[in-house]
Amino acid sequence: MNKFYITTPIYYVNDKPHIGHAYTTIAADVLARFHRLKGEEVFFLTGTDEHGAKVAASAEQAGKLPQDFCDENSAKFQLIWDRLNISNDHFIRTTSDQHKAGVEKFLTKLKEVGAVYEGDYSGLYCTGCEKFITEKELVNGLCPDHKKEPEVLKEKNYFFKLSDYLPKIAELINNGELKILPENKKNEVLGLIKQGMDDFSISRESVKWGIKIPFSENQVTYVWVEALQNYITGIGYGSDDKTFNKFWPANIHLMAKDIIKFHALYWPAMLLAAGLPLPEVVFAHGFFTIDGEKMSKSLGNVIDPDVLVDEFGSDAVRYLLLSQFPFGADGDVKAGNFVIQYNSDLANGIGNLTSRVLSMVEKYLDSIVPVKDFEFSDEVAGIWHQYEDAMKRFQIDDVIEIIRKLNSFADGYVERQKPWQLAKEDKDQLNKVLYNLLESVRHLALMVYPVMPEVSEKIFGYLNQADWKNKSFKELVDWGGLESGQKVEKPQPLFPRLEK
Ligand code: ME8
Repeated sequence: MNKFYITTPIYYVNDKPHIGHAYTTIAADVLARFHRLKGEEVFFLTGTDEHGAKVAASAEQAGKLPQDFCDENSAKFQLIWDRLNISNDHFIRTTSDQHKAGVEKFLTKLKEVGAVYEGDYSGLYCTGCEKFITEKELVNGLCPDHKKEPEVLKEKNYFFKLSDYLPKIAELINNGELKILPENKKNEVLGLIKQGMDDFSISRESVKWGIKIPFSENQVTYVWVEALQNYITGIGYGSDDKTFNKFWPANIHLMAKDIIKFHALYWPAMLLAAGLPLPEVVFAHGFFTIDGEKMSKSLGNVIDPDVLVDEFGSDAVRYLLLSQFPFGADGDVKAGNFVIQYNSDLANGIGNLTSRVLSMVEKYLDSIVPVKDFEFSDEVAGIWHQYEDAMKRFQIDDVIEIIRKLNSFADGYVERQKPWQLAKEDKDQLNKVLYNLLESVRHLALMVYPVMPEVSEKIFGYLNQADWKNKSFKELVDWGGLESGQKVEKPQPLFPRLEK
């Protein structure tokens, strides 16, 4: 059985979950669900990043002990992922013993192979980014992202010999063994290697909230170095060899472009040093703005996914977020249009088609599936081909477009065939038309499943296919899954229309 291991970034607990975090996590969930449908053994990992100066400072500001602060905020992420039907197999917390054991093992290995050396760091650090920053990167003396002056640091640190591994990484990126996607991100990463990069510090002397370096009493692990290791500790490195060996290397690390350097350069270099295989794909999707503005607390335009789920329901939020712009490109989220899009794509789209078809089958055929007909079989097989290809390319917006295509194809067929007239004039043709429509609805339920799992299950329920998950993907995708003579149900509205 093929395995598929997919990860999201682990999110900082100093922030509440917002739709940026939700965007990546929902996208990962879509891919995880699709691969499970295909019969693969999937491990989907997400979690929270809980150590470091930034989190410690936020805890202090909130008047809480760091661990209590992390427990509370990590729980908020777990709660919203539940509401959004995120099907992660594990939720890794970097304050867990599981993580700590793996980090100690990994750092000891880096030291043993001579990839780490002691030195003095003197330079700048932006706590907002949790990143060492160069003069070159500043804009008017300020960190461009946090608009704050960085700290001047002078510390004894352990460094990682990044320069030793960069030529090998360039080679692996160029020969496709390490895929950096989309293509423009690959070029960006190769550009960084070409420019030359300094070795990086893997420890902090002045920070207390972290995992102690196993070979030093007074240093904690630099938060990024420790965070990246969640991808191996979360599947058992240092605690459960069997699971680790089964799932590593990751098939895809998913994130936004803001943290590509850590994932496409630092992380592969650390893995090479430790003698571990590299992830297959590092995919950096774009960054989005909200109604044209950067999402930020100070602008007050940060959207809370909880509020969206209250208004639209979990499935619709998943759909609305992922359909805003191409996956991989930067884009703008126009939350003001969500109601319009909900009504047009979901209430009038999938919702309307499903209820229209099932109501006609009830009215004209007493809710009994007619004799099988294969008119749509080839067309739908072609649509599946495009769908699988889009999933393989991680183009989730294309997947959504393909779902819409099947939806409009079926809508157009209803309009052309006019079953309400056929009911009076041509019963044989009516049977044919309704079989093709019913099967289309079944295929739509299947295609929709990774994006909108609740609605998909409901449609399968209306079609009396509650056991659909026991079937293989091939069986499900074949035309003719609905047996003639079986009963179907009358549906409740799947997406009740919303008023603005
Ligand atoms: O960077 N558009 O955590 P973080 C799209 N802890 N995606 C967005 C977004 C936006 N406007 N805003 C946030 C960290 N994201 C580290 C990661 S991993 C080993 C450690 C998403 O809480 C996107 O996935 O700042 C981005 O990469 C991530 O949130 C950053 O989350």
